[in-house]
Amino acid sequence: MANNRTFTMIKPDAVENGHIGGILAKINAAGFRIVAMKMTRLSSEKAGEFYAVHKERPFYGELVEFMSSGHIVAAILEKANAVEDFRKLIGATNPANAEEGTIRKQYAESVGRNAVHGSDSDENAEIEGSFFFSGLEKF
Ligand code: IDP
Repeated sequence: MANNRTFTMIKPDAVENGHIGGILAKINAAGFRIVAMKMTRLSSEKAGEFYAVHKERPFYGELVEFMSSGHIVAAILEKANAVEDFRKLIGATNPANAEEGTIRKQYAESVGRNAVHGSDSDENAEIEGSFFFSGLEKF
C-alpha cells in the first residue's frame, strides 16, 4: 500500500457501544478517505490468525476472545503518510496514556478493549488489508 494506505478495525467494544459513527466521523475529519469497508465478525480461529504475531504475549488468549466476541468494522484508509498519521489519531494502546483528541482517549475502555486497531507499518497495512479485502475491493 505504498505509504499512503493503512488498515483499521473498529473493535467489538466500540461497535457494541454504538461508536461506529463517531469514530468514522473522526477518521473523515482527519482527512482519511475510506477505500474499502465492511462490518463482519471474526471467528476465534481468524482472530488468532490476525494477531498471530502476539501469540507468545500473556494477553493473547484474552485478545483473541475479545476480538471474536462481537462484530467489527474493517476498513482500508488512504491519506499521505497514512500509517503514522493514523497511529497518532488513535493514540496510545492504553487509553490512560492516550492524548486528548485521540480516538482511544474518547472511546476506549481499557488497554485490551481499546476501540480501534491501526496498522503499525506499511508492510503490515498491506498484509492486514489483504486479510479482509480482495484485490477487487481495494481500489
Ligand atoms: P496497538 O494496537 O496499539 O498496536 P499492540 O501492543 O500491538 O498495541 O497490542 C495489540 C492489541 O492487543 C492492543 O490493541 C490491545 O487490544 C491488546 N493488548 C495489548 N496489551 C494488552 C494488555 O496488556 N492486556 C490486554 N490486552 C492487550
